[in-house]
Amino acid sequence: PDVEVSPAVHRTAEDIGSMEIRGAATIAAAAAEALGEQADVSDADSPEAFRAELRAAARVLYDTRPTAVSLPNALRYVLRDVEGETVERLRASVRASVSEFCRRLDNAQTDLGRVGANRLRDGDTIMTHCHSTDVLACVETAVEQGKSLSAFVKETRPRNQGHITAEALDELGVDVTLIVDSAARRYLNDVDHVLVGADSIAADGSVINKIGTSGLAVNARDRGTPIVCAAQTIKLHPDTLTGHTVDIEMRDEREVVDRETAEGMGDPEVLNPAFDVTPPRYVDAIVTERGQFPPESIVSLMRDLFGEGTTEPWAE
Ligand code: RUB
Repeated sequence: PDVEVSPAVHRTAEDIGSMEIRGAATIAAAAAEALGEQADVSDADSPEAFRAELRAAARVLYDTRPTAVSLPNALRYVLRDVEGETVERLRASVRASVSEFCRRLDNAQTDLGRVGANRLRDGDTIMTHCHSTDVLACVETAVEQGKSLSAFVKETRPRNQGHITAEALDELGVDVTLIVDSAARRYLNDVDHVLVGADSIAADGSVINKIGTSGLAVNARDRGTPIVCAAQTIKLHPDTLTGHTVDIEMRDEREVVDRETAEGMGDPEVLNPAFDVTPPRYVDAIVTERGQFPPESIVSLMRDLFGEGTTEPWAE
């Protein structure tokens, strides 16, 4: 059936697809807010019609990017607690649910930051990949504790999210050195911790994060440099409890090379996976708002939080 999805939801979906809005936690917050906007502007004339609109809006948001599980987890959170016998009550309920979700997301990041900061000592050097607000929360807390830090920041081709990280770290007063991705191994000997975020964490403790994370982790292990993943529990992928795997997004080849230039190379196929999977044996710890976990034990936290299974309200 034709259900009206508000332009604001479509705009958010486009911004997530184009990566104007990006990073797992930021995507989650934007998706929740978009459901709130859908509720705000809805002129549904019955509770059923209102709920159908919300589901349709969730579907539009869900279809944007496949890898960060924070997106469906956010949609599920907001839709789960929506209650009311009238459209007005439902609207208020969605609003309350969105605020509660965003409040929890903020608090989780702050709490995670405190846990991660405990690992960092005054004078330490970190290495980062991509741009993770969960990683930055750890650094921010450490800096607030008076620790002085330096960072090697990988530029993170093809989208150069490292530039965002460099700016954010500089604002925190961290001494930043920007390097190309392939220089990471060369500088690992000078690094005390590799800090990465996650788009999803699988039940076996695998970390799904920006392409290049797995290679960095293998190199870090080879050099004996600890690698820590900072990931709020919204990054835990409940479907992996029942054997599903995490979809790795393939993005447009034009992020890598334009077709005209490629023609000059004999028209090769161009592959542009946005994420990869780092097996748990290469990860020293996963830092969450619930504390620090060895990757292999993350499954018990996942069962506590998602044990009853998941629903897909947007698929109804
Ligand atoms: C972003 C990325 C980040 C995680 C964690 O990829 O891989 O490391 O999303 O970010 P993209 P956060 O740029 O393709 O979205 O800690 O902010 O949730």
